[in-house]
Amino acid sequence: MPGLIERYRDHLPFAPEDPIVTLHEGSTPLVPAPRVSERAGVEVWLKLEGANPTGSFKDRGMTCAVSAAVREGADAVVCASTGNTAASAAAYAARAGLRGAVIVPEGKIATGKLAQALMHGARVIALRGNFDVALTLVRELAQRHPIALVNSVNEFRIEGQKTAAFELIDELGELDALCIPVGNAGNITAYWRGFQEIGHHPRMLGFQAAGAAPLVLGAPVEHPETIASAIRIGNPARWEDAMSAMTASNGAIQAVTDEQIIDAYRFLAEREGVFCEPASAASVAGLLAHGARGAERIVCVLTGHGLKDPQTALERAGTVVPCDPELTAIERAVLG
Ligand code: AN7
Repeated sequence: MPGLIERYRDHLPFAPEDPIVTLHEGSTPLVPAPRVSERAGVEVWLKLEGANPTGSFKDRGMTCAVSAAVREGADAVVCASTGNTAASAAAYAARAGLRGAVIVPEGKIATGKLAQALMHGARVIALRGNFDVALTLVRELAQRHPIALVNSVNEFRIEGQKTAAFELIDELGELDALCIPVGNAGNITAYWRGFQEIGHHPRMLGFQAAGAAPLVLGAPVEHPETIASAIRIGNPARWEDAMSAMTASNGAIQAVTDEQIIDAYRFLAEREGVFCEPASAASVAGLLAHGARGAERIVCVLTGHGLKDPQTALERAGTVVPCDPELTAIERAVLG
């Protein structure tokens, strides 16, 4: 498959002669989830966004944001990030030959994401403050300097990410509800825009971590906390857009506890063979905790790959079995 700008150019603000920065993102697997379906009592599909080139859905928005930055003549891109935006921005900046700078909350991003941003040669800045503080600062920075801001406040990010909705309809024809984790609320905004553009209106069921659930509480959270570090966000930039997607689609935005997130995270890995990161499992956790609201065919968006966060995985999984290099010991270890 080509990249998503080529695949969906009719729906995107790029002309054939525009420069395109792509890693052939999008066209990700949509797999049935028999065990989740059984538990939820409805037909559930998983959209594996971890299969994108840098391991998260951010690549959909980044191909558009970085292509637009090149078209505008920018020589650097910058973002605030809980990790995945940083990894994606760093990769696409490298691909485009632009400088990249990413601002992340110190000590609060998953190891894999940090490794990616560093490997791609971005300047990684660890801010002594959370994501919300980082985003405020970076918006100011981008106003003062000729640097392209590639957070989801950038319209091109939303444009790119809406293509996931097109893929779902291309493949399924119809769905009743979409379950999706919500952090800065760019992705729920993008899916809703995508569905609307092609005349579909599934319920948008967004889920926030209980310790970082401003949209559920109706007020910003000053000190957001959750094991799902990707969605540790207290004041989403796309607040209004997310609320209108929820209202217009007759959906809901609800909270899931860290315990429910980890339960779904492990269930997906152990019973469906699908390893996603904790934030992604919030979509399935939400469906299991809050139900489908009458929907029968549901897609849960698994936004990022499990390998992004090996530390959480190792803390939550079983242990390895030590073994002497002898047949009887191996027998005991394997069969015992
Ligand atoms: C795996 O990387 O905000 O509601 O800075 O990495 O569109 O923010 C990541 C967000 C869900 C929430 N799942 O999406 C960032 C960042 C994963 C994520 C979300 C994120 P939005």
